[in-house]
Amino acid sequence: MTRRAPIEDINENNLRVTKPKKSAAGLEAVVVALERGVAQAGVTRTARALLRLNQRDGTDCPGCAWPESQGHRKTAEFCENGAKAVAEESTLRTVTPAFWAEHGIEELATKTEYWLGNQGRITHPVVIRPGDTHYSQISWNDAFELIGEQIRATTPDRTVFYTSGRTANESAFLYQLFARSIGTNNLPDCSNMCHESSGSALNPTIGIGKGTVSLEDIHHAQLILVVGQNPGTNHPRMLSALKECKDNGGRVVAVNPLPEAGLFNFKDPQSVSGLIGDGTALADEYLQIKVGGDLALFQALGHLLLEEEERVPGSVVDAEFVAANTQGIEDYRAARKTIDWAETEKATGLTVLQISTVARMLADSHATIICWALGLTQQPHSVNTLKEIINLLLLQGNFGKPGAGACPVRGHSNVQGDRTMGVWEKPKEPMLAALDAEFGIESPREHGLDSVDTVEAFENDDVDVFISMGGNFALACSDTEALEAAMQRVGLTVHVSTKPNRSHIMHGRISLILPTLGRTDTDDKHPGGRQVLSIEDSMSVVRTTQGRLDPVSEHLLAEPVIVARMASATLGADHVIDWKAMADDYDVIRDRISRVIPGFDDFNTRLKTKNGFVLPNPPRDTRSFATDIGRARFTVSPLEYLTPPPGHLILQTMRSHDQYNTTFYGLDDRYRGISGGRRVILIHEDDVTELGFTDRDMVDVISTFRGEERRANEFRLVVYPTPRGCAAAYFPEANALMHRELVARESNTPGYKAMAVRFIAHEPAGVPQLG
Ligand SMILES: Nc1nc2c(c(=O)[nH]1)N[C@H]1C(S)=C(S)[C@@H](COP(=O)(O)OP(=O)(O)OC[C@H]3O[C@@H](n4cnc5c(=O)[nH]c(N)nc54)[C@H](O)[C@@H]3O)O[C@H]1N2
Ligand SMILES: Nc1nc2c(c(=O)[nH]1)N[C@H]1C(S)=C(S)[C@@H](COP(=O)(O)OP(=O)(O)OC[C@H]3O[C@@H](n4cnc5c(=O)[nH]c(N)nc54)[C@H](O)[C@@H]3O)O[C@H]1N2
Ligand SMILES: [Mo]
Repeated sequence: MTRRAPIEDINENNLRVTKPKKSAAGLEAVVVALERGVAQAGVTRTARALLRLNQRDGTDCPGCAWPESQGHRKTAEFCENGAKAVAEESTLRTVTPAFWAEHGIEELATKTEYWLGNQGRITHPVVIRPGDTHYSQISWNDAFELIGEQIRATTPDRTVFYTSGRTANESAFLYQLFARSIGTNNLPDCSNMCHESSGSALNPTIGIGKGTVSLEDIHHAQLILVVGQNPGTNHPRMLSALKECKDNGGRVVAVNPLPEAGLFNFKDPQSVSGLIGDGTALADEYLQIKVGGDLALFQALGHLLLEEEERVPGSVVDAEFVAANTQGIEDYRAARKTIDWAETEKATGLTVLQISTVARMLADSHATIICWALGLTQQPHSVNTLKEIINLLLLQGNFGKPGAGACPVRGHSNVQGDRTMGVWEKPKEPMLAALDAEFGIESPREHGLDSVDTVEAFENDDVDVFISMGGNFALACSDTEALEAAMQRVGLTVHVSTKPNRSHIMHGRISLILPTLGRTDTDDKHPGGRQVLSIEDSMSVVRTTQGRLDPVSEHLLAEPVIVARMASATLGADHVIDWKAMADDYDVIRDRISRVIPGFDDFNTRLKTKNGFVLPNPPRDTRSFATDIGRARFTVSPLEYLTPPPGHLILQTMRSHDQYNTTFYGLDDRYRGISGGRRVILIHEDDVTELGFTDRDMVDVISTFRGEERRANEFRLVVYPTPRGCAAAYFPEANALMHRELVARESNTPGYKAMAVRFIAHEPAGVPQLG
C-alpha cells in the first residue's frame, strides 16, 4: 500500500496484515513524514513548517504534549507523527462554500471520517438552518449575532462549552471567561476523556494534578517504568529521552498488554547510526500485563518492596522522607502485608518471578520515574491504580529529587495548559474569586457538566447551545449512535474547526462551522501586528508558539478573536469586560492572566525569555504537598481487576500509528503490521480457536454493560500477540460499543479500555441491529 495519504475512501477489503515491527522510528519514519507533508502542502510549505517546529520562536508541535529540550535543539526537532500533524494542518486542499454547495448533509453522512478530513481546510464560516439540506456561507458578523441571540434565548445551564486540548492558553482563558460571564461552569474538555483519572489520583495524594518531573529528570533517572503507553506512536520524541536515559546508565521497564515497537528499540532519526544502524534497545524488562491488571501489579510490587525492607531495614524505604512528608504509611504497610499470589497472577497474567524481577529493579534504584498514559486512566478502577503508583513513589521518596517522580504523559499539545487556564467544570474557589476580582463579574459557583455528563445532557434534551472549541465530540465520546441522534436535537451547535469532521454533520437544528487559524498559520491581522500565543507542555513548561505559513484563506479568524467576538455579540457592547482590547493584542490577555492564575506573574516578560518558564510545582520544587492535610498521602485500595462474563473478552481501544484521535492520516498502522483497513479486532490465537473462529474471520461485536448491549458490525479478527482474554480495536470505530455509563469511578473518564465484548459470525445486511 502507498505511504501517501490517498484522497479516496477506505475500502476495508484492502486489509493487509504483516508481522509486528520490533523497533520504532528510523529512516522509514523520516520518509513517510516527508512524503505526507509534500503530498498535502508541497515542498516549500512543508519545509517552512517543519523547520520551525519546536524551535525557539517557532511553532509548538500540534502533535502531542511532550516537552522540548531546554538546552540544545536540533535543526529537525520533530517526529514522524508531529510531521504528519503538520502536514494535515498545512495542507493546500480547501473546503470552500462550493464544496458545501456540492455535498449535502445526507451525502456527507455516508462519508467516513477519513474522507471528510481529507477534503482540506475550511475556508469560510458556514451555517445550516432547519429545512436546509446544505451548509452555506454566512458572514462572520451574522454568525456572531446568531450565537448571541441563541445564548440569550436560553438559560446558562443549558449552554455547554467544550474544549479540545489544542487551544492555546490565551484562547482557553478567554473561552472560560466567556462561559463564566454568561453564568455557567459547563466546560467539559477532552481531558475528561483522557487524563482526568490522573488528576483525580494526584490531587488528593500529592496536592497537585500534574506530573512532577522535568525532561532532565527523564534523562537522569536510574529506572523508568513506561506503563500503559505507546510512545513510539503517540509521543515519539519521548523515545529520544528514554534513549538518553539508557545512554546515562538508566534502565527501562515496559508494562503493556501489547508489545508496542517503540518500547523495545528506537532508531533515532536524528542520528546517522539511528538511520542505518540497529538502534538502541529500550526496555530491559517487559511485563505483558492483562488489560486492567495494573492495580494488582502495583500492589504486589508494594508488597515485595516492604518485604525487602523488613529483610534489610533501611534498604528500600526512604524513612526520612516518609516521616517528614507523608501520612498513612502504617495503614499501607498493613494492607500490603499479605498477598494472594494466585489471584495476582490471575489479575495480571504475570508470574511471581516476573514481578519480583521488577521489584528488585525498583529496590535497587534511587531515582525512579513512573510514566503512564491512557492504558491506566480509562478503566473503572483507574484512580485507585494510579494511587498505587503514588504509594510506590512515596515509599522510596521519589519526589523532589533529580531523576525521580510521577509522569502522566499528556495527550493534546495544550491539554494541560487549558486546565491551568480554568477550562474545568469543577473550578476551585480561589480561581473564581480571582477572576471575579479582576473582571468585575460574578462567576457561578455550581459545578458544571463534564464530557460524560454532556453526553447524558444531550440525550435528555438538556442542552440548547453547544459550542466546541476544536475537537470532534460526536466521535470522541461513548455511545456514538445515541449521541449522534441526540446532538441533532440541540438548538444550536457551533464548531470552531480547521477541517470538516463528523460532529459538523451530526449537527444541531441550527449549526455554524467557524474556520480558524491553526498552529502553523501566521496570525497577523491585528492593529499591533503579528501575535504570539503560548502553551504549557506535559512538564509544566510555558512557552510561545507562532505560525509562519500564509493561511489558506483570508477569511479565517484566530481563536481568541472568535471567542472575543462571540462574547461581545452575546454580552453586548457595554459589557464590563473589554473583549475587543484582548482580541486586538494578546499581551492584554496575558496581563490579565498574570493577575488571575497563580504562577503567571510577569507573564509577558517571562514568556519572551529564551525557554519560556516553568510553573511552580511544589512536590518537585520543595517536597511540599498541598493536600488538605498538608502532606502527601498513602492510600489503601481494594484489589480490583477486570473479569468479563463467560464467553466475553475485555476490549481495549487505542490509536493506530496513522491517526490523530479522530483524524486519520492514513491507513498504515505500520509498527503493528496492520494496513489498508481499520475495522479489526486484535486477539490471541487461542481465544480465536476457543471461540470457534479462525484468523481473519469477519465478526459482529456485541458489548455488554449492566445488562445492556451495544453492537458494531463487520470487524475482522486478527491474531496478534496480546494476552489471553484481552482484545484490542481502534478508536473511534469501537466507540459505538461503549456504554456511556462505563466510566472510571471518581474521575468519570470513559472506560475505553475496559469493555466486555463477545463476537458472533457476521450476519449479512438485512438482519436487524440490536437496540
Ligand atoms: N500520533 C498520535 N499522537 C498522539 C495521539 C494520536 O492519536 N496520534 N493522541 C494524543 C492524545 S489526545 C493522547 S491522550 C495520547 C494517548 O497516548 P497513549 O496512551 O499511548 O494512547 P493509546 O493509543 O490509547 O494507547 C494506550 C496504550 O496502553 C496500552 N494499554 C491498554 N490497556 C492497558 C492496561 O490495562 N494496562 C497497561 N499497562 N497498558 C494498557 C495499549 O496497549 C496501548 O499501548 O497521545 C497523544 N498523541
Ligand atoms: N474509544 C476511545 N475513545 C476515546 C479515546 C480512546 O482512547 N478510546 N481517547 C479519548 C481522548 S484521550 C481524547 S483527547 C478525545 C479526543 O477528542 P477531541 O479532542 O474532541 O478530538 P480530535 O480528534 O482531537 O479533534 C479533531 C478535530 O479538531 C479540529 N482541529 C484541529 N486542529 C485545530 C485547531 O488548531 N483549532 C481548532 N479550533 N480546531 C482544530 C479539527 O476540525 C479536527 O476535526 O477522544 C477520546 N475518545
Ligand atoms: Mo487525549
